[in-house]
Amino acid sequence: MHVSYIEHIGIAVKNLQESIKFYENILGLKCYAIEEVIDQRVKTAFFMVGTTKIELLESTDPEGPVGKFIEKKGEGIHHLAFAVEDISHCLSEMESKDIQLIDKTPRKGAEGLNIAFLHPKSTNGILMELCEKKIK
Ligand code: CMX
Repeated sequence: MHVSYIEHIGIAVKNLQESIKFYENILGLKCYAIEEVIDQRVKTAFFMVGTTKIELLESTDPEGPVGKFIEKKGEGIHHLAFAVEDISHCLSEMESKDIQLIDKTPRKGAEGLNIAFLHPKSTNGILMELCEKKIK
């Protein structure tokens, strides 16, 4: 298992357009993509900060993962995503070490990446995501 770098930090927000203003007008970052991920029931906005991205997440359904998170905890850091080269290999290694997987097999996430989530109960209370990125 080898983590290459922090791919992104996911931040749950109530209103994507309002939150984008802070990142653009105050922090001086540029929103380079807005994308709806239908099966995750979120609308996302991406900013590049060095090699790491910030992903703002607005829920499109109060019963979706981000909708429930905001209802329970309010806005804030929702997940941490690590870049890995071979996600299937990482998932089988983790499963063999009794890490609780939300996704036993990778699925498509934002930006068309293969992703999988690890349950916060197995990761010191932080929802973690693996994103498959081939290092050139
Ligand atoms: N970070 C840390 N803990 C979290 C959490 C998060 N983001 N979301 C939920 N939890 C905790 C809850 O606080 C709760 O803890 P307690 O039992 O101590 O109260 C526990 O996990 C169960 O939470 P829940 O509200 O009952 O919610 P669910 O079990 O229905 O779902 C989770 C929790 C993490 C399994 C679900 O949100 C999930 O499958 N997430 C992965 C997918 C996802 O988050 N998609 C959105 C982002 C998509 C994208 O980036 O494109």
